[in-house]
Amino acid sequence: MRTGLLKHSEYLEFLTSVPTFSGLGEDLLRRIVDVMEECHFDYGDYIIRQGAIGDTFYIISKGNVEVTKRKSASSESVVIRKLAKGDWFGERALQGEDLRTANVVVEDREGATCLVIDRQSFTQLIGDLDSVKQRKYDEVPELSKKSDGFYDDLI
Ligand code: PCG
Repeated sequence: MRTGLLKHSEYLEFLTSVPTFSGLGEDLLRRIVDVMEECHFDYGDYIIRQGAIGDTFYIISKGNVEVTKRKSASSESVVIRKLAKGDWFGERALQGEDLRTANVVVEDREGATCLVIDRQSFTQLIGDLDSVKQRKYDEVPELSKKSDGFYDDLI
Protein backbone atom coordinates (compact mmCIF):
# COMPACT_ATOMS: atom_id res chain seq x y z
CA MET A 1 0.00 0.00 0.00
CA ARG A 2 1.41 3.37 -0.98
CA THR A 3 -0.81 5.58 1.14
CA GLY A 4 -0.89 5.96 4.93
CA LEU A 5 -3.83 4.61 6.93
CA LEU A 6 -5.43 7.99 7.54
CA LYS A 7 -5.25 8.96 3.88
CA HIS A 8 -6.50 5.53 2.97
CA SER A 9 -9.78 5.95 4.86
CA GLU A 10 -10.10 9.56 3.67
CA TYR A 11 -9.80 8.41 0.03
CA LEU A 12 -12.17 5.53 0.61
CA GLU A 13 -14.77 7.94 1.95
CA PHE A 14 -14.16 10.31 -0.94
CA LEU A 15 -14.54 7.59 -3.60
CA THR A 16 -17.75 6.45 -1.95
CA SER A 17 -19.10 9.97 -2.52
CA VAL A 18 -18.31 9.90 -6.27
CA PRO A 19 -21.35 8.49 -8.15
CA THR A 20 -19.26 6.51 -10.66
CA PHE A 21 -17.52 4.63 -7.85
CA SER A 22 -20.05 4.71 -5.02
CA GLY A 23 -21.80 1.50 -6.09
CA LEU A 24 -18.63 -0.56 -6.15
CA GLY A 25 -18.07 -2.95 -3.31
CA GLU A 26 -15.72 -1.98 -0.49
CA ASP A 27 -13.16 -4.58 -1.58
CA LEU A 28 -12.83 -3.08 -5.03
CA LEU A 29 -12.76 0.47 -3.64
CA ARG A 30 -9.95 -0.53 -1.27
CA ARG A 31 -7.99 -1.99 -4.16
CA ILE A 32 -8.43 1.24 -6.09
CA VAL A 33 -7.30 3.30 -3.10
CA ASP A 34 -4.27 1.04 -2.72
CA VAL A 35 -3.00 1.92 -6.19
CA MET A 36 -3.86 5.65 -6.27
CA GLU A 37 -1.25 8.36 -6.02
CA GLU A 38 -2.19 11.86 -4.89
CA CYS A 39 -0.73 14.56 -7.16
CA HIS A 40 -0.91 18.32 -6.78
CA PHE A 41 -0.87 20.64 -9.79
CA ASP A 42 -0.40 24.41 -9.78
CA TYR A 43 -2.57 27.06 -11.38
CA GLY A 44 -2.12 26.97 -15.17
CA ASP A 45 -0.45 23.55 -15.22
CA TYR A 46 -1.34 21.25 -18.10
CA ILE A 47 -2.26 18.00 -16.39
CA ILE A 48 -2.87 16.56 -19.85
CA ARG A 49 -1.76 17.81 -23.25
CA GLN A 50 -3.75 17.07 -26.38
CA GLY A 51 -1.81 14.82 -28.74
CA ALA A 52 0.56 13.49 -26.04
CA ILE A 53 0.80 9.83 -25.18
CA GLY A 54 -1.19 9.11 -22.03
CA ASP A 55 -0.98 6.36 -19.42
CA THR A 56 -2.90 7.76 -16.46
CA PHE A 57 -6.47 8.28 -15.23
CA TYR A 58 -7.40 11.13 -12.86
CA ILE A 59 -10.09 11.77 -10.26
CA ILE A 60 -10.23 15.38 -9.01
CA SER A 61 -10.18 15.54 -5.22
CA LYS A 62 -9.69 19.32 -4.97
CA GLY A 63 -9.91 22.33 -7.27
CA ASN A 64 -11.20 23.00 -10.77
CA VAL A 65 -9.81 22.26 -14.21
CA GLU A 66 -10.72 23.24 -17.75
CA VAL A 67 -10.83 20.87 -20.69
CA THR A 68 -9.67 22.66 -23.84
CA LYS A 69 -9.26 21.46 -27.35
CA ARG A 70 -7.68 22.53 -30.62
CA LYS A 71 -9.21 21.85 -33.97
CA SER A 72 -5.82 21.49 -35.57
CA ALA A 73 -2.21 21.81 -34.47
CA SER A 74 -2.11 25.45 -35.55
CA SER A 75 -5.47 26.66 -34.18
CA GLU A 76 -6.29 28.14 -30.77
CA SER A 77 -7.59 25.96 -27.95
CA VAL A 78 -11.18 26.53 -26.92
CA VAL A 79 -12.68 25.66 -23.56
CA ILE A 80 -15.15 22.82 -23.94
CA ARG A 81 -15.85 21.87 -20.34
CA LYS A 82 -15.03 22.64 -16.74
CA LEU A 83 -14.52 19.87 -14.22
CA ALA A 84 -14.49 19.95 -10.41
CA LYS A 85 -14.10 17.76 -7.33
CA GLY A 86 -15.43 14.26 -7.95
CA ASP A 87 -15.12 14.52 -11.73
CA TRP A 88 -12.72 12.21 -13.52
CA PHE A 89 -10.83 12.38 -16.82
CA GLY A 90 -8.06 10.80 -18.85
CA GLU A 91 -9.90 7.60 -19.73
CA ARG A 92 -9.87 8.15 -23.49
CA ALA A 93 -6.16 7.56 -24.00
CA LEU A 94 -6.48 4.38 -21.95
CA GLN A 95 -9.23 2.97 -24.13
CA GLY A 96 -7.55 1.53 -27.15
CA GLU A 97 -5.25 4.15 -28.54
CA ASP A 98 -2.82 6.12 -26.45
CA LEU A 99 -3.16 9.75 -27.51
CA ARG A 100 -4.80 12.44 -25.39
CA THR A 101 -7.81 13.89 -27.14
CA ALA A 102 -7.94 17.23 -25.26
CA ASN A 103 -5.96 19.41 -22.85
CA VAL A 104 -6.77 19.49 -19.15
CA VAL A 105 -5.52 22.69 -17.48
CA VAL A 106 -5.72 23.81 -13.83
CA GLU A 107 -8.11 26.71 -13.52
CA ASP A 108 -8.01 27.20 -9.78
CA ARG A 109 -5.59 29.81 -8.38
CA GLU A 110 -4.99 27.49 -5.44
CA GLY A 111 -4.09 24.63 -7.76
CA ALA A 112 -5.79 21.26 -8.02
CA THR A 113 -5.27 17.83 -6.49
CA CYS A 114 -5.97 14.62 -8.35
CA LEU A 115 -5.91 10.97 -7.46
CA VAL A 116 -3.96 9.32 -10.25
CA ILE A 117 -4.22 5.73 -11.41
CA ASP A 118 -1.88 4.12 -13.91
CA ARG A 119 -2.93 2.27 -17.06
CA GLN A 120 -2.52 -1.21 -15.65
CA SER A 121 -4.61 -0.53 -12.55
CA PHE A 122 -7.17 1.38 -14.62
CA THR A 123 -7.55 -1.60 -16.93
CA GLN A 124 -7.86 -4.03 -14.04
CA LEU A 125 -10.13 -2.07 -11.72
CA ILE A 126 -11.96 0.76 -13.52
CA GLY A 127 -11.91 0.39 -17.30
CA ASP A 128 -14.77 -2.10 -17.35
CA LEU A 129 -17.24 0.06 -15.44
CA ASP A 130 -20.14 0.89 -17.74
CA SER A 131 -20.19 4.58 -16.81
CA VAL A 132 -16.53 4.85 -17.76
CA LYS A 133 -16.64 2.62 -20.83
CA GLN A 134 -19.75 4.25 -22.19
CA ARG A 135 -19.00 7.90 -21.49
CA LYS A 136 -19.58 9.83 -24.67
CA TYR A 137 -18.70 13.43 -25.24
CA ASP A 138 -20.71 15.81 -27.35
CA GLU A 139 -18.50 15.35 -30.35
CA VAL A 140 -19.59 15.38 -33.95
CA PRO A 141 -19.89 11.67 -34.78
CA GLU A 142 -18.19 11.83 -38.11
CA LEU A 143 -15.04 13.44 -36.69
CA SER A 144 -12.10 11.83 -38.32
CA LYS A 145 -9.25 11.50 -35.93
CA LYS A 146 -5.82 11.81 -37.40
CA SER A 147 -2.75 9.99 -36.21
CA ASP A 148 -1.49 13.09 -34.36
CA GLY A 149 -4.46 13.07 -31.94
CA PHE A 150 -6.16 16.11 -33.46
CA TYR A 151 -9.59 16.09 -35.01
CA ASP A 152 -10.71 17.44 -38.33
CA ASP A 153 -13.65 19.01 -36.56
CA LEU A 154 -14.36 20.43 -33.16
CA ILE A 155 -17.14 19.58 -30.77
P1 PCG B 1 -7.99 11.80 -22.70
O1 PCG B 1 -7.21 10.66 -22.19
O2 PCG B 1 -8.18 11.92 -24.16
O3 PCG B 1 -7.35 13.16 -22.16
C1 PCG B 1 -8.14 14.34 -22.21
C2 PCG B 1 -9.40 14.06 -21.42
O4 PCG B 1 -10.34 15.12 -21.36
C3 PCG B 1 -10.19 12.94 -22.09
O5 PCG B 1 -9.45 11.75 -21.97
C4 PCG B 1 -11.48 13.02 -21.31
O6 PCG B 1 -11.40 12.28 -20.12
C5 PCG B 1 -11.55 14.50 -20.92
N1 PCG B 1 -12.67 15.21 -21.55
C6 PCG B 1 -13.64 15.91 -20.88
N2 PCG B 1 -14.52 16.43 -21.73
C7 PCG B 1 -14.12 16.05 -22.98
C8 PCG B 1 -14.66 16.27 -24.28
O7 PCG B 1 -15.69 16.92 -24.48
N3 PCG B 1 -13.99 15.72 -25.32
C9 PCG B 1 -12.84 15.00 -25.15
N4 PCG B 1 -12.23 14.49 -26.23
N5 PCG B 1 -12.30 14.76 -23.93
C10 PCG B 1 -12.94 15.28 -22.85
